Amino acid sequence: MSLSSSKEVYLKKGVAVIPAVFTEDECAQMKISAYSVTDEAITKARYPHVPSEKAYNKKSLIFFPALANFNLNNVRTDPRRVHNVKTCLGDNVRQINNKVYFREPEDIDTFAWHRDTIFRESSQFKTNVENDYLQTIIAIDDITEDNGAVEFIEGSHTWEDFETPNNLRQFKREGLSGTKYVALKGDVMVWSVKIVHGSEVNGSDRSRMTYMNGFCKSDSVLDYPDYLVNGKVVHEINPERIP
Ligand SMILES: O=C(O)CCC(=O)C(=O)O
Repeated sequence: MSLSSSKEVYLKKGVAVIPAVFTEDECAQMKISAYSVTDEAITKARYPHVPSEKAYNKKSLIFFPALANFNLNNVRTDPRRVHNVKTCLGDNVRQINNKVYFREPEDIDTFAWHRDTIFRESSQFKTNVENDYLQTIIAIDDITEDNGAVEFIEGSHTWEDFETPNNLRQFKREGLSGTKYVALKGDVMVWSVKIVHGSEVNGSDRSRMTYMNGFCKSDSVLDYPDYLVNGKVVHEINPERIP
């Protein structure tokens, strides 16, 4: 699927998969990098918040690992990423999030139905965040229906309202059902900040690691580090710009 047809699908359904953006070898390197980044290294690189989260008994998520890892930073600023972001958001863009989700079978992690608008502080983002924000993940492992695939309710980005969950880390079906989006390692998935999605526990014996990067048009957000300025990529994340 070409990038322009992925964009059409994204606009219509609120989510799209761009196949085979990164190679299997690159994914293997990303995985090694993700496991090598320590909380101490992220903190030392001046990330201003708690550098990781645990789900139940295990580290499940790391924040801004690109601050502390050369390879993950290179992937973030890779020309294939830049092309994808530019096609969707233009020449002036900020980096809003940068995370690795481990999603190992033993971590019992889940996500309730939610919209990513719940993470976008109203003090930072203008009301047009809905059109000007792009959420992306790189599948580092194959994503299958049984290993905690994110389930999206296609078209729900056009719904008027959706209630914020009480507990984000507890999936409850609540009568809703969507499509579990599968992908091969190296595929990129993009989704709207307004699409309703969630994920059940990884019930397989395989991990389902993803590398998330979220971007917003610079004009639509107050702070956050620059990603593209006049079409040119900014290679270093400035941690002082992370609110
Ligand atoms: O990777 C997942 O399972 C869920 C991620 C997610 O829903 C999010 O970060 O908004």
